[in-house]
Amino acid sequence: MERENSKKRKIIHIDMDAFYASIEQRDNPDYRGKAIAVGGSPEGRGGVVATASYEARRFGIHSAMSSKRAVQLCPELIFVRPRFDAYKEASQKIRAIFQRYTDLIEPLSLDEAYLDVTADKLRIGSAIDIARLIKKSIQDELQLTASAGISVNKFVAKIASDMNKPDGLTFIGPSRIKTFMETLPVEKFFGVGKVTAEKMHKIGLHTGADLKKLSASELIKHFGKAGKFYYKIVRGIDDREVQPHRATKSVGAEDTFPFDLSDVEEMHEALDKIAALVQDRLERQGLRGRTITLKIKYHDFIQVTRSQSFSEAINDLDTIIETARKLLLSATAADNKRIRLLGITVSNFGDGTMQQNREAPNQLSLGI
Ligand code: DCP
Ligand code: MG
Repeated sequence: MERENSKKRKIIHIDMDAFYASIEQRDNPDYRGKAIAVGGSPEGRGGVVATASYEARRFGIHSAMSSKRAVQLCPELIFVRPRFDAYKEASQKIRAIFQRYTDLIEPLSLDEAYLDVTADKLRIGSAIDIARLIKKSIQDELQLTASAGISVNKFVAKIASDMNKPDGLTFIGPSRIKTFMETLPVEKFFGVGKVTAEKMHKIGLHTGADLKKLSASELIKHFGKAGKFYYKIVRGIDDREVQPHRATKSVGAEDTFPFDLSDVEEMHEALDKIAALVQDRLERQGLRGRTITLKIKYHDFIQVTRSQSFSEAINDLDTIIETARKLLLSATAADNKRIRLLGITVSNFGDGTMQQNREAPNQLSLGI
């Protein structure tokens, strides 16, 4: 806590509203004010919704929902094919707006970034004013809306940006953090997936205040490494810095299956689809990587990863599929547990000797 007081930071988290869908509505007047979904068509097999306009969300449509289900919920829903180039271009323009205020920008995806404006370039001083100016420039120059969260650390800023979507601006200052964390449902804590949340509920943990009653060692006993993180975060302590160079460290995709897979053929089929997605993303971003990682989550939620590195950077579908299958075999040979989720990631871009290791421990320790 001392360090936090001696050097209080100003962190902004910006997240664009219904990003892909808003760009489609901006660029095509026919879509404005209508329920639209960007993603795979409901006619094709396995089409999913990447995102939906706020008009469509009123029908319960959301990201990752099958397109078939989406039309059932809203028969007049308009499906739009994604135009990644347009999203990338908007993303770059947004990034340029951020850069007017700070160089400490950590993009999390095309539509989301952390900014550290403790020492902003224009010496505006107030992070709230900076967030307002950024939102206004995004509106004026790109005709898009963003939501901003402002606080003294990443964790609170990110949750804040989601609190008043769309077009939100939410400031949670130091004096409010204590109450904020205490009333926060445990589901909102990092790495708390459904299973952990259920486990927490079973032992009577529903909010931050409940978590706070446990000692660090009790939390670690229950939740392993993540327990240590919960102990700190629930007290508003999050010293993670905004890391400007974390841009694209890996490109991946994963799929959670509606029912657990036990058949190798089925697993291969799933891997083929995921590999095609990953390859497509690599292609679009002009990236090649030297490491392929397979992630497996079993029906009992035990998760393992297996990686293979190459001397040359790759981005071709055959290599990705072949390697993923090999890694699957090496991971599952010893048992034949049913599989709930498969994911493939390609990383280690460029000469990539150091890049790869920074993100991995984070993902492990926080389970995200
Ligand atoms: N996206 C995707 N598949 C997902 C989730 C998101 O392809 N399962 C894409 C489409 C989104 C973009 O990423 O437009 C940003 O994701 P967000 O989660 O920020 O969602 P939106 O920006 O669409 O909506 P919100 O207003 O809730 O932020
Ligand atoms: Mg968004």
